[in-house]
Amino acid sequence: MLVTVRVVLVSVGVFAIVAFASCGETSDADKDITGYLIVLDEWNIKGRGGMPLPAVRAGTLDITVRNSGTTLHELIILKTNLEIDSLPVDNQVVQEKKAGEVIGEVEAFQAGDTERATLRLAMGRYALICNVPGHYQRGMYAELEVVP
Ligand SMILES: [Cu+2]
Repeated sequence: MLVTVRVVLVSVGVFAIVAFASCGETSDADKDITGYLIVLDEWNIKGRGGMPLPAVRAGTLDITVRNSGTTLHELIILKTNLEIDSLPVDNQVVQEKKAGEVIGEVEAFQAGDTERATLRLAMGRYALICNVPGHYQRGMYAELEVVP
């Protein structure tokens, strides 16, 4: 099921073509996915084939987010200068405004579903987190590096 998600646009000067490397194994379920794949499960955020998320170029990035787990997950894209594994948490939830700037979000969606979103990414470092209560602390975070 595809739904439109709210994406906060960050203005960038250059709209570069996004290039990404894929060097992991591709499962049968992944092979029909085009674009930049982000896989959520218990309790990880990974790229194609279970690999770490590849760096991307600044500009527009179309992401496909798959929930390969067995429960609800979501994806928050945060621009942050903090360490990805020590973002401020209160009551089992990352304090997004304290942690940085939310530049995109795919709201919680069902296991087995796939969602899409378009991000505009300036150069820098981003934290991708699942902010369903308790999930960040179980390890649902990953770093995304955006290069010129
Ligand atoms: Cu989650």
